[in-house]
Amino acid sequence: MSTPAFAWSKSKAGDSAVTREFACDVRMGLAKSQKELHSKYLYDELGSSLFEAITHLPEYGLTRADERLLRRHAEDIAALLPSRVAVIDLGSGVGQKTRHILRALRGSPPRSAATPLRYYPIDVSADALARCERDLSEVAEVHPIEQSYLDGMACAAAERQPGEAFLVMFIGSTIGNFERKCALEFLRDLRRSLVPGDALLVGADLVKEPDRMLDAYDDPAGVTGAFNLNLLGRINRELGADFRLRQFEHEARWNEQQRRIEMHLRSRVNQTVSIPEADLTVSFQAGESIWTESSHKFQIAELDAMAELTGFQAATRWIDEEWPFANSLWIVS
Ligand code: AVI
Repeated sequence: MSTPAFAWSKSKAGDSAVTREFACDVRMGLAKSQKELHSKYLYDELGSSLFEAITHLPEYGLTRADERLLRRHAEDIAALLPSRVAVIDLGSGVGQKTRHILRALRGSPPRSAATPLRYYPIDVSADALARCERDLSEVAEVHPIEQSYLDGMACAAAERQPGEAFLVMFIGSTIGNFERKCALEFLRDLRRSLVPGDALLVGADLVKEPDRMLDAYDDPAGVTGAFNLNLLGRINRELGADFRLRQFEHEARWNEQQRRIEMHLRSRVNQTVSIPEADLTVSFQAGESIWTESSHKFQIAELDAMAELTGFQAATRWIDEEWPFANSLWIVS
């Protein structure tokens, strides 16, 4: 499973600068007329475990579709890449899905000890990187980088060997959690670390029937609801707040115009919450919501246009039929 690069990190929890930044973001987000909290804060230790559970839900087909595509088409992907290639995995988590690609690359042509396949998993979770290194060192030479996406990318780029091309993996539809404009900015920034001949493999969840998408983000077992509500629990634990979680309910909305699922936490009653570490007392009207995440869904033509707008050339794509999801290979021209 690929975890977002902002997933929980032991070394960072309890760090006072990190807590101050969290408090500041909470204060700013809850002061807006549409109250909001950044989705990166969903992933503390408990949130990361709940997200892992989401990936196993029958209603949430996204992760399985991504995994199926990578497993089935790993050889096809490898065949389209230069023979000397290093793999960079943005938000690798434990690197489980990338294993298929590494295996295929290792075999074509067979690597000798003199030219090992180099793999740079980038993640902010030290625990995930340690597992990744342990599990994948039999298939590649693993160089873990505990950083955010772009800082990690810069570190990997500094290690590029002469004549080596990069395959950058940005799978799991993490791109969907960016606002569309920010996604383009991010891809342009990423492109600046790359050179012609490099490739980017982007995973993106496609638009499908609204009811199917809504079920995926509001599952009957309530796991996604727990994932969302845990954000208030995290504010209680880390910022000393007194949110009563039962006074809020999880809500998933399909925004047709923006083509995205929005997660909200809706106040069931009129209430006031105090958040001492953020120096804040905040009131909620019954029915008022906090917007906690957007998961944008894409059309194929839009993905091709995004490639062109950000300095890539869309080469090939593979689409899962069971759960419409695309893995696209973009080449740096
Ligand atoms: C990490 N990301 C791609 C997930 C998504 O589908 O947007 C996060 C998630 N939120 C609720 N369920 C899953």
